[in-house]
Amino acid sequence: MKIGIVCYPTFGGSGVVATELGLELSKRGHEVHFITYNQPVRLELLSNNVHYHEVNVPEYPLFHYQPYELALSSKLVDMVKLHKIEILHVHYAIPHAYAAYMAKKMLKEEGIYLPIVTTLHGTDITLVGSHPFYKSAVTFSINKSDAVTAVSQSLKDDTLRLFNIHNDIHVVPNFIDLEKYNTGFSDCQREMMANDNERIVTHISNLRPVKRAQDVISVFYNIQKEIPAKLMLVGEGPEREKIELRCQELGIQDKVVFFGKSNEIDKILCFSDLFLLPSETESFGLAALEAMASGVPVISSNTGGIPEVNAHGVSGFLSRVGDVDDMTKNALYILKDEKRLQTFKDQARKESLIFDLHAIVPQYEAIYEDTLTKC
Ligand code: GMT
Repeated sequence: MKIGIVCYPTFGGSGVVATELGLELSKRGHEVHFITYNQPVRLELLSNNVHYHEVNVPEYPLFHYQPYELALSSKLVDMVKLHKIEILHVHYAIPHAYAAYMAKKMLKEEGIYLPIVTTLHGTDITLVGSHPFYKSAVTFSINKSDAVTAVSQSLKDDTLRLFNIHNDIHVVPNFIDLEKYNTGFSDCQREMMANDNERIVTHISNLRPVKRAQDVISVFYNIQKEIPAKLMLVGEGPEREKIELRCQELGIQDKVVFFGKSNEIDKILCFSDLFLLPSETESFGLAALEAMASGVPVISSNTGGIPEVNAHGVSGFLSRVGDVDDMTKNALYILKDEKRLQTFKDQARKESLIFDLHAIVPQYEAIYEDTLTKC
């Protein structure tokens, strides 16, 4: 198949999933065209089967807001015609599903039929999409998609609760390329980060308020009072300054390493002992899955789709949102005992196998085929 993929090209989970999906589809013989405003961060290699088309939005002083959806839908029309793209898979409803619908309408005028698959990722529904300013357009574009998928049952339930949807929503969970994680690192540079007797705790996110990074600091503060430990904070976002300040106030700044945005998540996870994800809401929690695949147990909140990923008492533990004491208790339970830590590491890795890309990507292929047959 010739498949167009529209996504955000950033470090966010939706862009990562879209990129990994496109790369795997290309390995499976499909021709994949990424159409977005920057080359996706995990899209390192372009090949005969993987193409990237940049959407440009020229600045014009009259525009207070530059019309990205307009430029995107125009680019989609052009690329579909030029490369004979047969199906379009858009990740994140806003504004991608809307722009895709406009492209579909324009193409129809020329007698070209373009089926659209929309994948909902989370904040496009729970935080942004349900805002009254966007709700009508989001409802419309979900209902106008030829197929709709959500990355967890929880997100599907949220979508049906928050919007008036009459389309079916297929749950296709996020996935991971386990081969990348199984190879391991012969040079896992743990000794550069911590002493042998220290435990390494890690948090990776875009440091937005929804991630509750302040809870990460509170849990870590409690942990390091009991056992020697270091905290690895990966990612950039609006909470970073406040977090740095809080680390100083608590006097733990020497125990916290800020990595900023990193393309070397697997290298950081390879020396981590525990992953913290205390989010307010999370439709899936790809970062937790990546940790598990690296053999890192997860202490998380029990919100949204996280319980579909992190198995309580197996790959880690779940607590109520904001219950820092319970998270601390669970973290120390895992970290204090060497043998127990190893058991949780093994169990975390084993649980991640459910989300192997070889099991999940065929589900998307089946949806594409079904959609093309129906249209
Ligand atoms: O977590 C974010 O703020 C980024 C966001 C995104 O769109 O990239 O992540 C969402 O999609 C990921 C991939 O499907 C999910 O793993 C995240 O749980 C989801 N984030 C939220 O629901 C907050």
